[in-house]
Amino acid sequence: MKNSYPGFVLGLAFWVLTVEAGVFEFTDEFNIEIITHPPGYSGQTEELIVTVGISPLSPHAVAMEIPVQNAINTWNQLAPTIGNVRFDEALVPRHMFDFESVVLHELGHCIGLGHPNLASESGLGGADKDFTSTTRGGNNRFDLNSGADGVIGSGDDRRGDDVNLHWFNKENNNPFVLPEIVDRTTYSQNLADLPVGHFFAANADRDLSLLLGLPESEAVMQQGIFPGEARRTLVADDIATLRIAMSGLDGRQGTTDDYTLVLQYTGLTDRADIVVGFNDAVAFSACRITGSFLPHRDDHIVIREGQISFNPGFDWFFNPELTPIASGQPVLSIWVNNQSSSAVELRPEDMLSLKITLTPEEHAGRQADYWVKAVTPFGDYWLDAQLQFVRSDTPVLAYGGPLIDLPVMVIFESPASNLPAGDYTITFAVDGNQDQRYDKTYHSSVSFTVLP
Ligand SMILES: [Ca+2]
Ligand SMILES: [Ca+2]
Ligand SMILES: [Ca+2]
Ligand SMILES: [Ca+2]
Repeated sequence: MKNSYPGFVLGLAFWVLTVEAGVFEFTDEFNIEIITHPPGYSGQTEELIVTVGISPLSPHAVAMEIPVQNAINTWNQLAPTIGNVRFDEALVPRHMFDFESVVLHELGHCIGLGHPNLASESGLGGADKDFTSTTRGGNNRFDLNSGADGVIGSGDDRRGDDVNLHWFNKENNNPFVLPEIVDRTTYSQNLADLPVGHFFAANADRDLSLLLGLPESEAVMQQGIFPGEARRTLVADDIATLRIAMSGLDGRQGTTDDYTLVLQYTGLTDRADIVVGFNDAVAFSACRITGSFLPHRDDHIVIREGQISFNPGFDWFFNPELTPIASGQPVLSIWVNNQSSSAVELRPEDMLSLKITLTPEEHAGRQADYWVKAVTPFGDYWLDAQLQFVRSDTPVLAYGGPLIDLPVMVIFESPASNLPAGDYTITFAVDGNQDQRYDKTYHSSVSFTVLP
């Protein structure tokens, strides 16, 4: 049974209290290697359909429909993203909590995922909650040392006798990277499997993403959200945990006992495996779950039912727009100083860095034109083949060639003082063809202001 309790400051949320949650629900001192499966799992080998309904008599029942469907689609797609932490008034008003982001998190609990960080169930306060999920170990207290980099939750943390509960990527201990094979051969909880030079399992915290030079990213299952924050897409770590469960009882991907999870929206009804509603039973939000062991298995638990509750006393924002399901289209983004919001202001003493990312999806390898256009107070500039911005009133091609995976690429870095004051808009565009004409088939833009 899960309960929630109030936090100490406005803004840190997702309070879900239970036995210590690890990456999987129900893990604790005595059940470190527990794998928790979504409702209905009985060791089957194909699609596991889990229904999700909205309590028809709940406040906001109709307003919940679109964001709940978006969150369902996000879990069904299992697409890893970076830069998923966004503060943008156009997405979520500054003083409101984003219902879609929180229901995405709570759905994760209802299908078996715990917090990758120590979270509020540790009883710790402040940033200490962001250390990687562990038990207290033999000395019965958390040993919290953020190591030489000073970043909590990174691979150089020293955690004394605390016992790690977090499944990490054995090759790189990087929770923002998803390998091709995700199962118990490529992921481990055993610190002896860490890469050379690492001391502890890193978790997908936003401070770690910045340390790694990525646009601000954080696991959806990481506890804590701010007003005005949208975190509506998954990172590699969220997906990896679920895929370890989906590799089945043998813990190997690609064998006959693998299964896939399909969440299915069933509308305004209380008759579903997971039911979402507003009531006063929780301080902020929570998924109450019950679970039981698979017959004859002491290391696999199945959730029996999930009840997601939201406290109506907060200022909730309900995304009114159904997100189109990505149909294998290329996804690209551009970032200024790791932010995508339109309100970035740079003082002369600031550094300016522009980064682009590209995921070609099913279009990988197709021929394309790549463009980067900068609209500046002193005319239009284009990134050329030497990766220099050149002044031109007609498009200048940056690259013509196949669509490739660009996890993160820095295209410009300079002190802001090198740029004249004023407003700038940078657009990264990729065409569905390679004809050296500016078609802008797929594009993303970011704006910023250089202050005098
Ligand atoms: Ca550290
Ligand atoms: Ca300890
Ligand atoms: Ca398997
Ligand atoms: Ca073209």
